[in-house]
Amino acid sequence: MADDEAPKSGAIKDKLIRSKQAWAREGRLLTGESAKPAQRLPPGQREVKDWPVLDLGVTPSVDPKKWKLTCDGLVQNPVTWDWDTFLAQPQVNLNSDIHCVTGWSRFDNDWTGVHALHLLETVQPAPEARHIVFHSHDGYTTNVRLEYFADGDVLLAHSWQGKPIEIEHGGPCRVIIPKRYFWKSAKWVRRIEFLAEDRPSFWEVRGYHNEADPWTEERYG
Ligand SMILES: Nc1nc2c(c(=O)[nH]1)N[C@H]1C(S)=C(S)[C@@H](COP(=O)(O)O)O[C@H]1N2
Ligand SMILES: [Mo]
Repeated sequence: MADDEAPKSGAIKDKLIRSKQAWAREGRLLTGESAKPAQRLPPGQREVKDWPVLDLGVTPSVDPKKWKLTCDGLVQNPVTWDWDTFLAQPQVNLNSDIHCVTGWSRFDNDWTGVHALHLLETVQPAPEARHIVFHSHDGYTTNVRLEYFADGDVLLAHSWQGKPIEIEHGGPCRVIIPKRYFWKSAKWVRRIEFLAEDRPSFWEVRGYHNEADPWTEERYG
């Protein structure tokens, strides 16, 4: 499959990518503190009430009628869900906070979608599967440990505050991994690939930390 098959508008923001790489080199926002998740606002973060849009400047238009999500790699039951099949899975409502590495946090987001644990139960990762790479329609990729995806607060979300997630925020379907910086939460996800070996992805090979825990400020690395 082509890595990138949905129609898009906009050009990749090379300047934005270069300036975020420079942030990583300079260690911008690092406070040297660390805090336990019991402290709601991680070190170096400020709370915002709006919801900023951050992406590579490319907004793919993903028509739910043509939408497909493939989960493959080291799994016993690879699946490809179309939109109706995705919505026919058990649905969960989960509330969580967003922490973006650029310094903003947004509390109390209500997400609806399919629990990561349900997806894992369906695909049955092989015993040697330890890592995941998410592939998105804008060509973006990001990697996490399988155990981070298997956390009870992780979901594939289609709705936010009871309404379909807007296209600029990754609709019709995006990943939400609340305990990692938000770059680990892929917008416009189209493929979830299970791997034995880790594969650092878009920001992870551009100076950003592989693990991305906001409470220990794993911003850059
Ligand atoms: N497909 C895709 N997912 C992505 C990104 C992206 O550029 N493309 N940017 C990441 C980054 S850096 C952040 S902070 C969040 C931003 O999500 P938002 O625009 O809904 O706030 O999406 C993450 N997921
Ligand atoms: Mo980000």
